[in-house]
Amino acid sequence: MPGTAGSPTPAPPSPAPPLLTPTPDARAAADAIARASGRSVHEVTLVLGSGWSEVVAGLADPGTAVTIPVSELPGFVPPSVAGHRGTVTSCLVGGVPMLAVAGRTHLYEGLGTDPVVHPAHVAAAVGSGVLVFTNAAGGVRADLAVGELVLISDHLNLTGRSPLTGPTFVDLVDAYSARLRAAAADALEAATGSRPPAGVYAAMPGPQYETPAEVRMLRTLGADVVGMSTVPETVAARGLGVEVVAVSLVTNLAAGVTGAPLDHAEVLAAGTAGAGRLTAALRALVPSVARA
Ligand code: 8IG
Repeated sequence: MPGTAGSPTPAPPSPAPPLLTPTPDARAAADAIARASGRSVHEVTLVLGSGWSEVVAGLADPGTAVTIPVSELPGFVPPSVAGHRGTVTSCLVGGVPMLAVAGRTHLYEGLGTDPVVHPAHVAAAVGSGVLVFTNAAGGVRADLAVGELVLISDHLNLTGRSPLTGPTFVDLVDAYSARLRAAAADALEAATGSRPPAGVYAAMPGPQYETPAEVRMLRTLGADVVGMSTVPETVAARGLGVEVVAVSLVTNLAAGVTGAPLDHAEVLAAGTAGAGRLTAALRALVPSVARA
């Protein structure tokens, strides 16, 4: 019998403490968010990528959304890229308190990794156990089509950068939680009618798109989709002890897959065209990963 005299039960192994703690700016932002929203904990933080910011309006349970411009919160850099909004919204989604960050900072803005990973630090500071990243990406694997959702199963960090310094040897074996990915796949299948494929996301520094030779290289390396975000944030999130789910919307076929030139307007149009479907997808996904 556990706990009976003579057979002492060893204490259950406690998880190792996170290697990182949220920055002071992230803690200050979390305090401001709690004051503005009246919510002291947000179980899930959702970071919206290019083409995804339209979904915020339809995501919240009616009457629950409080939106704050990032200009009023420490640590955020107001977005410079079309299609990124610059707001933080506290709301309930299927009853789950969630913080949505619309407007991320990218490595190619040249501001270093701190503003890029700030949303991950804020997620930890608002008490989120799960971070959901969304992004727009180019399809590298030949069988992916524009408009498809891909659940990221792993990544290739080809940015040449890390948000970490010092002996912070963050484990990335399960960077994209297999347990949460299974829950997310079920939710997305129920919401959209098709089960999303899993894929490896290659992060490039950008801002230029790839050459056809680089896309062939990425395919050889095992990439399924390619983009310019999500990887530094995921590394930071794992260091902070927050679990990660990441979903790519394929908005273009990467250079050389079709031979057609790429442009940013095409990327935004693909996101806007699918806004209703993306909203339904996230309304299903958020509560399911919160409870998985
Ligand atoms: I949307 O084809 C989107 N983001 N690097 N390559 C890279 N980033 C992207 C692409 C792409 N499409």
